[in-house]
Amino acid sequence: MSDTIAAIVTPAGEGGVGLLRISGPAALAIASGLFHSPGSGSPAVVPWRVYFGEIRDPESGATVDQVLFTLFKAPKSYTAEDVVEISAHGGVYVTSRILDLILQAGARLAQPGEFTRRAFLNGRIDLSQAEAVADVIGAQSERALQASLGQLKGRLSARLGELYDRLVSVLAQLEAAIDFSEEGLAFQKRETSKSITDEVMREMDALIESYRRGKIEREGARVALVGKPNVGKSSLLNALLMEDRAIVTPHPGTTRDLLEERVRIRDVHIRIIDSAGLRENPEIIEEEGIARARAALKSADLALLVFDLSLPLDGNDELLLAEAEGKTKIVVLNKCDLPERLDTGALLARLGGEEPVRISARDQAGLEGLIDAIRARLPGGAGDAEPVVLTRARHREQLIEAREALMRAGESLEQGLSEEFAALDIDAALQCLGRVLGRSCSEDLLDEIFNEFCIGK
Ligand SMILES: Nc1nc2c(ncn2[C@@H]2O[C@H](COP(=O)(O)OP(=O)(O)OP(=O)(O)O)[C@@H](O)[C@H]2O)c(=O)[nH]1
Ligand SMILES: [Mg+2]
Repeated sequence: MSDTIAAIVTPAGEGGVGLLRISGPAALAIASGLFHSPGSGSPAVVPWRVYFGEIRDPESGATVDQVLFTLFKAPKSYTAEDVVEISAHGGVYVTSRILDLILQAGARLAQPGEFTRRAFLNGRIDLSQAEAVADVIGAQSERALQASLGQLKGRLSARLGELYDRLVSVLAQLEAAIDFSEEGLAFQKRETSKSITDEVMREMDALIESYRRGKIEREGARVALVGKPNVGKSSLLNALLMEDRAIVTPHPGTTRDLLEERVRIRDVHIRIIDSAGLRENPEIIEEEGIARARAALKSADLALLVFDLSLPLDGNDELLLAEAEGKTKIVVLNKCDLPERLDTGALLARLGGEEPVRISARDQAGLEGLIDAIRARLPGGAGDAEPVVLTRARHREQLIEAREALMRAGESLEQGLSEEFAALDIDAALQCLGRVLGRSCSEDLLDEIFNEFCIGK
């Protein structure tokens, strides 16, 4: 039997309302000892109904605040236990005074995340849903919010639960084969086991890949502006930000360090990085800046390769093309307001059909088209099939581990080794899925997850 916990749920500070939550077997007894409604004193509380009344100090009888009082009866509550919520005035003193009375009456102060931990332990939600609660609270954009809400509503759980069940059925087949090994039958079962395992692995791949998308949704895609000196990278940064953030001069080599800014473009929010111009044989003072530009290009989710339309292609442009080999990129042809001297045909031939975007950073022309192109290249744009997004590194690690185990299982089935080997590996994969869903996890893991939460959640 668990004890009764309480906390102020709203953030510390002044606000219109301060919410206190009490959860556990004694929640109602504790709260109704403090609550008095006008007229009837302590009413017989009907669950899920809001009562207006006063919190009084039981010792002195003094009124502490006027509040609203609601009982959520187990199991239909946040924690699946009896929960009382008291909406008081949102003041630092008044809420802590009420909390003190609740603690004096026998409740214990809740640990960070303890309400959600109880919801998990009581089976109302699984572990990935509990984690989604923290992610919804931490969401910084509409897309991050939607990804976390999907997870909270159990989309990831349903998907993994389904993979879990399929692997359980394979395991059952293998175990049956171990117990009753009749030649022909065993062979057929191996074939089906292998094909189900392969299928599950493919679906895991899609989920693992979705992590990149999830990360971008939470943190914003990293978009790097790269190009030789003086092509207008900093001017483009300023144009996208609509402010003079980066220094722009007619001298090549103006930008020396990385400059990163967040910008929201329609429904995408990106982190855009301006960098030093890439060039062959740089002076010593430029070298470090160029090394950083290369690193930015490497770690970017998307590279904007900027060329100067008013100049012919040169060795520095070639260098850029070589550096950006294999990156997701958009070719930006800047300075389209000037007479054209760039051999775009030759450039396009090098790029194998990538459609470049013409702009003038100076005149802010063509930016809409560029924004469309950015939007289309980022994950979550057109052509994204996997509806579930992995948002946590922990989930991704477990899936990668599960996938490796399935790979080994598939190999031993193929090589005709005893079913016992494959069974062991499939069991290992199930453990990994179980750790995401919280079906098999240690206290330490739970501590780690819930300690990240705030008190009151
Ligand atoms: N005509 C014209 N000039 C531009 C345009 N964009 C940038 N410039 C000019 O080109 C020069 C270089 O611009 P920057 O934005 O500093 O170029 P950068 O690529 O950041 O240069 P580095 O930091 O030296 O690598 C400045 O004189 C800008 O005013 C454009 O679209 N049209
Ligand atoms: Mg610059």
